[in-house]
Amino acid sequence: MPLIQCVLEDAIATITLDQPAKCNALSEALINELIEALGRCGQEEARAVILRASRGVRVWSAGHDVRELPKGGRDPLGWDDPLRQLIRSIEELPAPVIALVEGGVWGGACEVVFACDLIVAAPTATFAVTPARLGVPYNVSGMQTFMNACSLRIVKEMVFTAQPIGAERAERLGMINHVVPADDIDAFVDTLARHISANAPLSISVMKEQMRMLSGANPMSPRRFERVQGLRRIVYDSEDYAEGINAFLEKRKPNFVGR
Ligand code: LCV
Repeated sequence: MPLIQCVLEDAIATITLDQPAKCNALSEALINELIEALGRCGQEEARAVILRASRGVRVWSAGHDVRELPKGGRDPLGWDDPLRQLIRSIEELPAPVIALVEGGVWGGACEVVFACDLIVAAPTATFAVTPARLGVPYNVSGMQTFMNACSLRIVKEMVFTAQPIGAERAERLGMINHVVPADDIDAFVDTLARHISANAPLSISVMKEQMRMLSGANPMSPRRFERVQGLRRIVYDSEDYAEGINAFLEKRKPNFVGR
C-alpha cells in the first residue's frame, strides 16, 4: 500500500502524503517514497511540485517517526537520517516546491514545510517545532532552515516552547506566503503552480539554487562546528533524551531532569 500519491499533469506534480492512520509520521518508508517521487519529478522535468496531505486532514504530518529515533549514543539527525535526505531532496530539486498545508505540522515536518519554496496554508494549519518536547538536539542545517523561515526571536519562541503557531500569525510573521480558505486552497495553489510553470524553468532553477546557496552561506568554522556537535552529543547521550522518547512511546508526560 503506497504511503504517498504522486500525479504529474501539465508539468505540475502533486505529491500527497497518504498515511493518515499514523498522522503521516515521517518514517523511513514514507520518506523513501517521497524522495523517489521527487526524483521522478526531476527526471520528468516537472516545472512545479505541490506537496500536500489529503484534503481536510487534521494532521498534515506528525514529524519524524519517533519509533525510528535512536535510543541514544548516536546522532538522531545525522547526515544520512532519512529526514535529512528528504530536506536536501526538496532544496536541490530544480523546480519550486509549494507546500499546501492543512492541519497540524509537527517537528521535522515543520522543517520539511519550511524547506519548501512557497507555503500556502488553510486557516486550520498550525506549525510546532518540537525537539525540546522530546529532548532532541536538532541538527545544525535544520536549525538554519528554521532561522531562514522567520526571525530569530520567533524561532526561539517556537523551539523553546514547542507550542504550535497558527496560520494567521505565521502569515503575519512572513513565515508562510498565503492563508487561503480550505474550499479555495486547491484552486489557489494550482494557479500559483501554473504561473510558475509558464515561466522559464532554467532561469527559475538557477535562481532557486542561488538563493539556497546564499541563504546557507552562514560561515561556521570547523572549530565552531565541532563545538556544536560536542554539545549535541551531550544531549542525545542524556537521560532526558531517552526519557523524551520513552515518554512518547509510553503515552505519558516526560519528566525531564536536565541531565
Ligand atoms: C510515530 C506517531 C507520531 C510520530 N512518530 O493522534 O523535531 S524533533 O526534533 O522533535 C523530531 C525528532 C521530530 O519530528 O519528532 C517528532 C515530533 N512530533 C511530535 O512531537 C508530534 C507527536 N504526535 C502527537 O503529538 C499527536 O500524535 C498528534 C497531535 C500529531 C495527533 O494526535 P492524535 O490524538 O490525533 P494520536 O496521538 O493517537 O496518534 C495516532 C497514531 O499516530 C502515531 C501515534 O503513536 C498513534 O499510533 P498508535 O495508534 O499506534 O499509538 N504517531 C503520532 N505521531 N511523530 N508515530
